[in-house]
Amino acid sequence: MLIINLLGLLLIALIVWWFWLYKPKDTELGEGDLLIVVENGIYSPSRIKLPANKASEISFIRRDATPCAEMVLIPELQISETLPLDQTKTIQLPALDKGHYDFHCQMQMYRGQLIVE
Ligand SMILES: [Cu+2]
Repeated sequence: MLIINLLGLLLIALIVWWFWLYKPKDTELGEGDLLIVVENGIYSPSRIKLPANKASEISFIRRDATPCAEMVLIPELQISETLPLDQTKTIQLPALDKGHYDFHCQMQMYRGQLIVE
């Protein structure tokens, strides 16, 4: 019984960490291609800085075969794309106003953010 309680607490702590405390570093979109790897429940990198008012593109490669990882959505931009397994998928982004734009999979397990400034 005690073990089960401890496991429960551990699970709660993990969930809290995962959703509220875990803050990945920002990655700036440089001159070269930016490739976002979709694996093990995280986009890496997951926080991507983009210049404002300039069209750009981001690429994803999905290494996670679960259906959860299959789609990437950017709701504010009405973008919804299917990511083929183990293949690079490039998404064109229009020129964007300054702000933060979330992107995530359908169930929002995978989550990331575009930081436009
Ligand atoms: Cu998902």
